[in-house]
Amino acid sequence: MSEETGPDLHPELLDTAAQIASMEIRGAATIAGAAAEALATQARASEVTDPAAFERQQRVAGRRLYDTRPTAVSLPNALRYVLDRMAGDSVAELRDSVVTAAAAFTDRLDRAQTDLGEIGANRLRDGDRIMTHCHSTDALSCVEAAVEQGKELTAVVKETRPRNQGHITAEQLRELGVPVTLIVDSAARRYLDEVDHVLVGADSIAADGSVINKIGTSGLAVNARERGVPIMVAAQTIKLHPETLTGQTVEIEMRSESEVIDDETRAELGEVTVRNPAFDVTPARHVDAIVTESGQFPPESIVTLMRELFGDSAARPWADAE
Ligand code: RUB
Repeated sequence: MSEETGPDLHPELLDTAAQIASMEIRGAATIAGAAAEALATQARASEVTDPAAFERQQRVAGRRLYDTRPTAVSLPNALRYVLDRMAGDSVAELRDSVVTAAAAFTDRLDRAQTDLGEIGANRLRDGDRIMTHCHSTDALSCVEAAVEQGKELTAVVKETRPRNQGHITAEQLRELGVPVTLIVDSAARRYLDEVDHVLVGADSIAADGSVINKIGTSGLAVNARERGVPIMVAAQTIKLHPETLTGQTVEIEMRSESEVIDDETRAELGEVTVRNPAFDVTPARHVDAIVTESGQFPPESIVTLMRELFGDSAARPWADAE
């Protein structure tokens, strides 16, 4: 570290940031846990001796993590949780506060997921068939709790182009003993008649109750509404987006066209524009329930819980963009 030229960031933190950007670490809850742990790693390894420089280094580390992916609010909420609790007059105290806050955050994350699983499981009956989109650990927690209650479930799993996170869901459902039918995304409407619930997770939930989740969720929800299939969103409260309380919209991440089409095919097709939005917005009116660790809510009333948890403003304790 050179305290004159700016804070050096630990290679492990940089690696975590790179893995979040490349999606080796992915899914909103997993990203949040990894970000909190990376701040703790940075704090433990810091060789800075000046308390103000230590604080600055942590805020720059926060900024590095914040800049990786824009849509899942669990990431800034994790940074807020840890950096808001950074306190002390010495480097030792500051370090301790960061490490302790990061551990408390990851504990809460695990507990919240288990608790929301118990609550979500109550919506699933013995013999029900669910349809999933993408891969959500919060959604799978509901299935796991239902299975532990002795309920037998089956699942129709959408593969979720372009990254095929449905394959991870299929594998994990099989590990829970849930029989899986894997379908291509465009077959979803055809199979909605055979399912009792659509069960998805969320990257962010806005103050008006709209749900931001993997691209394709909104189309699935519209079709499910038309077919009369209830849509359940499993999302712990770190998915609530405090900045939407003041009217901000959630940025939808656009990813590389190389995830959609390989170079050879692209050359064959000639000059085409390829767009690859990673997420979309499902309006509150297409969602039946948002299941959190604090209970289940009709989407329109989620704003009350949001105000309770965040007040009317959301601090940005990471460093400003350079
Ligand atoms: C993942 C995705 C998941 C949510 C919720 O998108 O949309 O449904 O993040 O996941 P990506 P969890 O694969 O692009 O990260 O419930 O595990 O937080």
